[in-house]
Amino acid sequence: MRGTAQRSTPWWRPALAGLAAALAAAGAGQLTAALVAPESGPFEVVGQALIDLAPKWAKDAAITLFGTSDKLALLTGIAIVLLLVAAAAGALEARRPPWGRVVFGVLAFVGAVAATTRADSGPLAIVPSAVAGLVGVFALQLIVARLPEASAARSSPPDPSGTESTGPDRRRFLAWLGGTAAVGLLAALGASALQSGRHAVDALRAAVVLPRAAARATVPPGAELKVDGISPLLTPNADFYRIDTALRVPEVDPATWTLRIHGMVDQEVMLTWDEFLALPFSESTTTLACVSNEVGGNLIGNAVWLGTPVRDLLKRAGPSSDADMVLSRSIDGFTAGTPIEALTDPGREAVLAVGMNGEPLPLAHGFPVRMVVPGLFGYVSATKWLTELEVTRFDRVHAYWTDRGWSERGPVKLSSRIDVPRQGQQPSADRVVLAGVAWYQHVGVQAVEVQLDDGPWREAELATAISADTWVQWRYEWTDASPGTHTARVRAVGSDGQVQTAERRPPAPDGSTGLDERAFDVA
Ligand SMILES: Nc1nc2c(c(=O)[nH]1)N[C@H]1C(S)=C(S)[C@@H](COP(=O)(O)O)O[C@H]1N2
Ligand SMILES: [Mo]
Repeated sequence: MRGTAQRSTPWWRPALAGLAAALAAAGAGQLTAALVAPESGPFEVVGQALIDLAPKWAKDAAITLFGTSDKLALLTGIAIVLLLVAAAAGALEARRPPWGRVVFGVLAFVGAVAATTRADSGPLAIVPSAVAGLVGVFALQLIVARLPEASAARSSPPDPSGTESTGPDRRRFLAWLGGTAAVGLLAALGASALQSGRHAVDALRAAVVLPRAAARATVPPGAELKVDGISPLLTPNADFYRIDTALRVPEVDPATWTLRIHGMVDQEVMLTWDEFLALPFSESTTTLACVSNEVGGNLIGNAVWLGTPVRDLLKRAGPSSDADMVLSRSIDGFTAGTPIEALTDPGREAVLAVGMNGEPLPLAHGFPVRMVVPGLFGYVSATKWLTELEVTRFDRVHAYWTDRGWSERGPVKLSSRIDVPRQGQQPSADRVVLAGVAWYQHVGVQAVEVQLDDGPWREAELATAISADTWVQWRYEWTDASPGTHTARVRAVGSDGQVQTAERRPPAPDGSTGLDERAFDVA
């Protein structure tokens, strides 16, 4: 009897069958995606769905634990869970067919559903998951049918010497197992070669000729302090932090890109890429910060943006006086809700940017167009891969993060950071230099103070700020340090007189507070 024969199979054989079938399925799914629907790879869509469905605490924990590697951690986690489930499905299929195959089918179904929920999914979105499911089910059936005992039970009388299978049966099983796994791996390799061989959007970005800036950004004398290890005044693009919900960076072809301004407006405005580039552009330097930044964290950067004012575009559309929010939408469905007065204020350089530090926006930073608003955290203002501005009201729609426990409004908080001495650096007593950056975008920083070993607060040297919209470097030279371990603390004073609070609060719901401190040994 089949069941009895298979119960004698060592458990790991059907588990391996499950793993091999999963490899074949995953490889087939990724390869199909690479060929017909690059945005709908089964891994990516499930990962993306998990990102969008995850409760706030899970996301906060992911960013805290893995920082900007959170996406790699997620994909690794999915792969591990998938392999465990596949092994279990293999074991199940050997004992209770067809339930192992049913598990594979359910996994594929989950992938297909996840694929259809993406804002940027095409008509073929479910095809990669469907192919993965079919291949997985088929491969599992084929390999499990070749489990040594199973075939022994079917084709010949039971081996009188015991339960061990005969050599040819085992070899045939191993051949199927290895062959299936190898085919899966090859398909996966092919898929990744195809994906990386597709440099279409890189080429499109390289071909962009940025519009001329009517006004160039400048750095005033005295804005840069010469301290080894201090954050550079302008953050190079390659070092600029990246935070977004996009597992796969959206690839937007400027030729098909449009910007639509609609909602509570007198007239809808629709612009093509060429029409957009014909608008007036200027450079402005603005420091962008993430609400998830912990005290002392690095989710902040300063760049020169080449942009066109949002207020002029809004004026063209004629926003209703009842509107109090602009919902900006990304091609991948992400949305941010920005108070309309921050966008219409002639005194605030809220822009739609095409350039970052002299280059077209890098793909990960929103190519071809993103919004940048001085003084507001990224999650309520800095929409990347921007396609739409909807003039609306806070009491009518919720933006992406507002539905996930973050505050509706997100003004940047007065804050400061110690860059130097770096962690583990050991300054010598004759020259202890402390240095870092402080920011209070759109209000400005008037002073930075340093506290050493719980002593009095002492005023640090403050560099010239580029503007109130950018961070400012500070430096303090400690001339009478004694050898041994010391602790330094920093706080900023805003141009509005506010003193940075020492009260420790976590990033949620509207940004961390507390003072950065650094322990260091003086030699
Ligand atoms: N499309 C899109 N735009 C987005 C986000 C996103 O998840 N999707 N995240 C926002 C958040 S939370 C921040 S802090 C900034 C980060 O911009 P950067 O990655 O260029 O530093 O982008 C904002 N724009
Ligand atoms: Mo953010």
